[in-house]
Amino acid sequence: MLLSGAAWAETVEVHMLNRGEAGTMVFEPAFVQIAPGDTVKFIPTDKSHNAESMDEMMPEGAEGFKGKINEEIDVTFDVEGLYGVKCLPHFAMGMVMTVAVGEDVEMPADYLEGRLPKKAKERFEEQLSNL
Ligand SMILES: [Cu+2]
Repeated sequence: MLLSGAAWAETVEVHMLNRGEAGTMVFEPAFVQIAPGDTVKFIPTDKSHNAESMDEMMPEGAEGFKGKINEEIDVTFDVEGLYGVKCLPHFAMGMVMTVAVGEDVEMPADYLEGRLPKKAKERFEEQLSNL
């Protein structure tokens, strides 16, 4: 079954890097805003990274995902809202990114209340300033 939006769906590429413009151990870009039904392609441009969703930082009803280390994965985001994505090996070093799905995305009040490494929280705050 093809959904009505499928014909317009886009794919955005995100690279996982040891060093990027914003520092070391980064997703680049670290903030993407897409429409429901769009796909993010997580590319392990450098080795030893993965991309996985964070249970406490995604909209209700959304399905989580977890890429393996060095695995390129395509994730289609159908549910509107905010998603935190982390690289597990470098989470403590702040290797996180934000995917905003939809046009008028607001940050839930408790979005950053979970246990986050300091560097990860700082980067999330910076990313969320794009909303
Ligand atoms: Cu990493």
